[in-house]
Amino acid sequence: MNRTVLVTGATSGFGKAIAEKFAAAGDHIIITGRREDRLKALAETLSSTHGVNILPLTFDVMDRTAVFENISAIPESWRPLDILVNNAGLALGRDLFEEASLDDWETMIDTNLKGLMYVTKAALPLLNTEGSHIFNMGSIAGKEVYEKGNGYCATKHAVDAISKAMRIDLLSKGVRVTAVHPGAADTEFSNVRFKGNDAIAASVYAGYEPLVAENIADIVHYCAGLPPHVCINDLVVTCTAQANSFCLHKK
Ligand code: NDP
Ligand code: 8X3
Repeated sequence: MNRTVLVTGATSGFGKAIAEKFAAAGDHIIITGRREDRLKALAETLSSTHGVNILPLTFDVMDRTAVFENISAIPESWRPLDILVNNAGLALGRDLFEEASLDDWETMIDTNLKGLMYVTKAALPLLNTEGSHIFNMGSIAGKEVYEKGNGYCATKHAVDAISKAMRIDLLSKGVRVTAVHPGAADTEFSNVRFKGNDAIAASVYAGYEPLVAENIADIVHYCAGLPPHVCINDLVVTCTAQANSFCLHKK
């Protein structure tokens, strides 16, 4: 469709699938993440497969200076941006409040909340004034709090709040803000959360059919394709086996 889309956290999971979905539809994509090798490989694949332009930018969303330097240096030919997908994020640990690591809390706050706010603030001057669209990746953890979810749930509740705040404050600019809140999805999320313990990560998705990244990419792509005067504000999306953070039917 010839739009320009910036996707954070495109080296894996939802972000990668979202970049693939929009590229397949003919949009040009700025992909970001910390793992440069993955970004370069994805850029190569998407541009050769779909004939679209891909601009890989390697930076850590926790690094305020790097966020502003990289986004403000986006070449003129890539402006204006039509769509910003604030997807980069992570959970670290699954521990009771008294046992949870302060470092894990700080990394989640710095990534999931502050990183999202830095990227949005840096990208706003580049966004198309009318009909542009911001997607914020929340979670069902931003709608309900579950045991041992303390720090992560707090950051995703904050994403829910900041999405509502953005929607209000950006009204006069005609910018749409859609918050997407997925339930369990089989990406690298649990490998990261359980710090490389892949057996525990795999057990999270055993016994039922979880969401996959392409499901979320399809939903984001659908929302972005609606007429500019239509905004889906808030979406909670789970697999059919999951009703909420507490009820998951495993066979
Ligand atoms: P993945 O681990 O597969 O992908 C996470 C992405 O975020 C990677 O591309 C990673 O890139 C990027 N990222 C993480 N930290 C940083 C950082 N400091 N700076 C830049 N990029 C970063 O997980 P998902 O695709 O599942 O997660 C994507 C989003 O969806 C997250 O916000 C997550 O909280 C949310 N979510 C996930 C759910 C799930 O069950 N999978 C459910 C609900 C929400 P790199 O490491 O290269 O920097
Ligand atoms: C990821 C889904 O339920 O692990 O945000 O918090 S959950």
